[in-house]
Parts: sequence; structure tokens; C-alpha cells
Amino acid sequence: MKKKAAAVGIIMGSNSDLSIMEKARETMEQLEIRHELSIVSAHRTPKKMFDYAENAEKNGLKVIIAGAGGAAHLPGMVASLTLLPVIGVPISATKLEGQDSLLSIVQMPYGIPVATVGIDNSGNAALLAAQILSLQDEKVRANLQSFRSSQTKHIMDNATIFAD
Ligand code: RP5
Repeated sequence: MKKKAAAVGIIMGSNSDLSIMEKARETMEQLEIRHELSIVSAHRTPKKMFDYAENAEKNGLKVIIAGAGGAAHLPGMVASLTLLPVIGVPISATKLEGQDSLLSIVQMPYGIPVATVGIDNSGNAALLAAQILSLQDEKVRANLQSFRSSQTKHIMDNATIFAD
């Protein structure tokens, strides 16, 4: 039987980004969203990047999460090659601690947007991807609702300061 296609593609520029991008993978699992992980580099594997982005929609992906550090061109270049929404994760990989990557990803020219999350915040990228999917997927929506409820409960259960 043919395996169901992944809905979210999680890509990153290097194996060294994996520990940061792990939270995105973990969040996808938690929300029961089909996903795939790949190493795709704008600078070191440009042909693979073109191929990945140009075929992403045909391969069933609905959203792409792209993480990269330093001169982080991966999210923007991928966004330029597909109409799928691309969420960029700036990674703190250099002496500039992610500021370089953040600015590289967020300062896209008009016409090719990349939704950019905070430095190293791949978990929020996954949640945003889930919210996009939830517009057309009731199961993802229900899983997101229960994630939000348990997050609220956790905060309240652990609060040590109470208003009168
Ligand atoms: C970027 O350069 C990668 O996304 C990574 O964050 C950074 C360093 O890569 P390595 O030199 O560790 O492979 O392209």
C-alpha cells in the first residue's frame, strides 16, 4: 500500500541544525501531522534545493518549514520556487547568535514572503504550520485546541502568584 504523503516538509541547511529543528519534529508528532525531514542547503546543495522546492506541491506538501543559520538563504530561495507557504526558522549557528540568520530570513522583498519565527523557535514554526493546515483539517484543529487547553492548564497549575 502506498504511504500517505507528508503534509509538512521540515528542511534545514545542515545536520548541525537538527538539534534546533527537533522541536518542530516533536510538535508535528504531538499534533499527529504527517511530516518529513531533509537536509537541503541553499549554498551547498543548490540543485537539491531547486528540485525539492519545485516538486514540493506535487509531492503532497502543504507547508514547508525551513531552518538555517548564518547567511540563511534557504527559506527565501525555497519560497521563490513554490507557492506553498514557507515558514523560516533563524538558527543561532554563528558568532552573531542568530541575528544574522533572522535578518536574512525576515527581510524578504515584496512579492516573496516568508513567515519568520523567533531565533531557534522551531516549535512555533510547527504550530504555525499546524494552524495553516487546521483551516482544512478538522483533526489538526481538534489537536491544536487540546494543545492550547493543556498549555493553559499547565501555566495555571504551576502558577505560584495568585490575584486576590
Ligand atoms: C547554514 O550554516 C546551516 O543552516 C547551519 O546553520 C550553518 C552551519 O552549517 P555547518 O557548517 O555546521 O554545516 O548553512
